Amino acid sequence: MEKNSTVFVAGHRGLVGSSIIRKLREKGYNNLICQTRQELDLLNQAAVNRFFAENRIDFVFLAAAKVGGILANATHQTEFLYQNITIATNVIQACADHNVKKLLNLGSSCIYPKLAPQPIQEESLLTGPLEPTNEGYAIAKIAALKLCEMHNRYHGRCFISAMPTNLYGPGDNFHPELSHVIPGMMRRFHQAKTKNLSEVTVWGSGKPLREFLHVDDLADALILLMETYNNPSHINVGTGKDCSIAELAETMKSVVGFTGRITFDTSKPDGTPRKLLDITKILKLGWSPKHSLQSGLDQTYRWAVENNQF
Ligand code: GFB
Repeated sequence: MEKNSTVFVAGHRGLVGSSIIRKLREKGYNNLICQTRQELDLLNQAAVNRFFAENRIDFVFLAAAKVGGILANATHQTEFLYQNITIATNVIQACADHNVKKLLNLGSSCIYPKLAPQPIQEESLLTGPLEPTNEGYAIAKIAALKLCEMHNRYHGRCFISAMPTNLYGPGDNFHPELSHVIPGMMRRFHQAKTKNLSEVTVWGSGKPLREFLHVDDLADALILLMETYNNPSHINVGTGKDCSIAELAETMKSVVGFTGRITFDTSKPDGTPRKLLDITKILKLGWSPKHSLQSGLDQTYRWAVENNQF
């Protein structure tokens, strides 16, 4: 990827896409193309084809997706499957038809079986049943990575896929119900602090284990992969460390400065018991995460307060 290559970041307003844009600009890439949903509806195959025909695009980061936390996924499975599979097939096929030099497709650690051996190696894909709360999303992401892999293996296309673990950071969605655990919890602790409440309720049992990666660390990894990785097989991106949701709640309490009690609402789903990625392959490429969970949460909380997210 040259500094003046034409780079299209699909999903540039989302958590991942906005971080990729920041990092590309920092690194001196100066020919970035972005489209709002009004300008280009990625669900519309004809519009996507027209866009690729009219713009000579060299590199594509496919970071556009319908995303959400455990409750959003569990209650809107059909939309998660349909929208994500449609966006992916429209963009990936257009990249093939219009001779895009390289495509990096973004997946998720939820593609792996619910009870995969930990830490989860890339080879665990399709070795067992999925976690039911995010089956729709996972099936769409598996289809997308397989489409890239097949274009790569059978048609010589440089289409690659990265599977990040649970992400967080500036630009996240802080919706009370639809968000992932970090922004959802951060909002609840912040509101409890500002309203002087005596307790905060955390969803589920607190026992599930999750691995959390700061989105700017992911963006560094993605740019490195775009610059150096050509293997048809997908590659994990994580930190190699996880913590329980109860431990996350304790850390969040101190980050936000809440002094009351933590209780657990076991009527809410726990989801998969653990999903820690094996990151041996990406470490060998020379990338490693820079943010600790504590420093990443501190920075994200400051960003959320300054940007009126609560
Ligand atoms: O982040 P989260 O929604 O994603 O939930 P998943 C992680 C864990 O945190 C679950 C608990 O056990 C939740 O019950 N949790 C505690 C909370 N408090 C909260 C809260 O306030 N909000 C939320 N959202 N959770 C998603 C998948 O699963 O992971 C997606 O549904 C995607 O497909 C994403 O892959 C990365 O890790 O359970």
